[in-house]
Amino acid sequence: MARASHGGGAVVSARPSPRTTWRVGDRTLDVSRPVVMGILNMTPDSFSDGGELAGVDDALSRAETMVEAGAGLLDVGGESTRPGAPEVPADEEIRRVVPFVEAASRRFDVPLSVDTRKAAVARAALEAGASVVNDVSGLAWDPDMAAAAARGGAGVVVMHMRGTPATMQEHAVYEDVTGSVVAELGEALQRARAAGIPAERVVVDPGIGFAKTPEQNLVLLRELPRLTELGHPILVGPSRKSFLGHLLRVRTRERLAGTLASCVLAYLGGARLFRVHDVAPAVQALTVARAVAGEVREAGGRASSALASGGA
Ligand code: HH2
Repeated sequence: MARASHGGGAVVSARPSPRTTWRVGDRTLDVSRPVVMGILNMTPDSFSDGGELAGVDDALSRAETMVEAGAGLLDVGGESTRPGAPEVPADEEIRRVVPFVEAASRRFDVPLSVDTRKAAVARAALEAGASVVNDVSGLAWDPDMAAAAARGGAGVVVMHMRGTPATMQEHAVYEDVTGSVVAELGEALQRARAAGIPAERVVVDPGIGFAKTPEQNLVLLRELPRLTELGHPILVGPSRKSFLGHLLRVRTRERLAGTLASCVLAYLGGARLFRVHDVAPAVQALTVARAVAGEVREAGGRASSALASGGA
């Protein structure tokens, strides 16, 4: 007689986050459940949405849609980090992001993150009302960055990459990509500690698409649970990235399904923060993933904004 295939315990479960809260500014975010970070690129040349936002009003209206859809954070950037992207001077980056941060901090209750490698931009954005610094260089590019984030009481995203956006693809050589990412994120955490940034303020990010081949990105997503040994919440940014285009042979705008699959799998692997362009579908996908994984206790509990608590 054929044996029943069930009865072996939970089949789908989400790996727990090593920390269940993230301190940003004077707030504590609940990252025991998925939190979606909406991307706002105030750039002419970002790889999938460059030049789309015509100005502050346009960005505010996109931000409002994201918040209504359940974004728990908004991440604003003024410099593209796509492979080969040129560097933007700090004063130009400030001109692109600070007016939005000022207006958005008055209008929305969600924490604002600034996506920058430059201490001067981070300082200006924190003064204007941002409470997170998202540094794709892992506090390595600007020697003043870690101190600026520490002094500003910011939450910090330390992301893994090698080289700069202009050179990073030359550095995508690893024997064990996940082992190297864990070790090099460990060095970034050391830079944060040395500058006096409390551990409760730091999340880590494997840097999908940064100094990685398409195959290495897949390995990183597969082996994401190895990042939990770092002891910090994990953020991933697979949104519309070229490893999806490589796999699916579709253009940037046709990569939503791939983005959602990546987010759900990363959630099961331990990620709790998801940086995406398309907030509503990501919130829905992660809400389903969370329910299937048995993490939803109350009816209607949804991923993202409901989860970010104020004060604390
Ligand atoms: N990816 C991009 C930019 N910033 N930050 C984090 N923490 N993680 C990421 O994966 C990440 C990031 C690239 O995406 P995008 O902002 O859409 O493009 P561009 O850099 O061309 O503006």
